[in-house]
Amino acid sequence: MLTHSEISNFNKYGFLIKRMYLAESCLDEMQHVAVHHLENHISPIEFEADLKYPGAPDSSNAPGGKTSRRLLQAYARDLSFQRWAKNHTLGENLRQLFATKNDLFLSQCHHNCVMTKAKTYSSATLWHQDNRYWSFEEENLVSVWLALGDENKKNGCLYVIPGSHRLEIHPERFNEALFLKNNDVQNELLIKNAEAAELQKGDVLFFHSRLFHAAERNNTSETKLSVVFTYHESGNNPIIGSRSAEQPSIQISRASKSDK
Ligand SMILES: O=C(O)CCC(=O)C(=O)O
Repeated sequence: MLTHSEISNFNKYGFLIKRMYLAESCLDEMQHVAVHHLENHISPIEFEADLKYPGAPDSSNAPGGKTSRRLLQAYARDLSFQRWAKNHTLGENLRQLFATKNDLFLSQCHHNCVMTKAKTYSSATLWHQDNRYWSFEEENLVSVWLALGDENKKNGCLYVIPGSHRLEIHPERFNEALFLKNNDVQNELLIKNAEAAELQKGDVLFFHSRLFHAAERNNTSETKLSVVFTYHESGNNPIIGSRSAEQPSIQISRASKSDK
């Protein structure tokens, strides 16, 4: 179980890192599946060239044009991902972070992926909040980022701005794609507070859906793999008709009767 201080740090800073969260054998199993799916181009895959974030190939015909950014629909890909998504300790920890005894659900529509930051052709992701394209009754979701290998400044680990999930940012400070604008003095001041969320294999980063985060390209010769799932409470439903409701959420943790 998480301690009181871990929970209060999550509430204050919008993220929490838990070290050595999962057994090596489970990590290796997911890594093995991810590599197999990458090598065999098993769809659905989001390619770097689809999004064209900074550093990505210009088109799918350009060199590196078939570089994966994310293996989508991780939950449906393999039992190893399903076991992790429904891991009992993870469910209990999430219920602590949501401060709820309600049932929890995994969104199949958001993240639900293996992030694949490849050598040479990976892109940088600018400062954003994940909620920007998500439609739920409340902006209160938690993502769980599991490192299948080490993540550091060289290979494009996430950077986070502690406490930024609590900020209200004026719409003028965002560009059309809802990233924080460059050349904005207030944004520059905010970004100065960023911290690198460096992880080792098996570490987990929990982060709130309003937390500002970003990442650099992978400047090493090895692809970085991370499994990312996003959870919401039973009372916080996706808005009907929105992209967030395109696929049903999956129940992962049923509150026991004695808890209710
Ligand atoms: O690894 C990255 O480039 C960041 C990914 C990210 O922040 C996201 O997909 O929301």
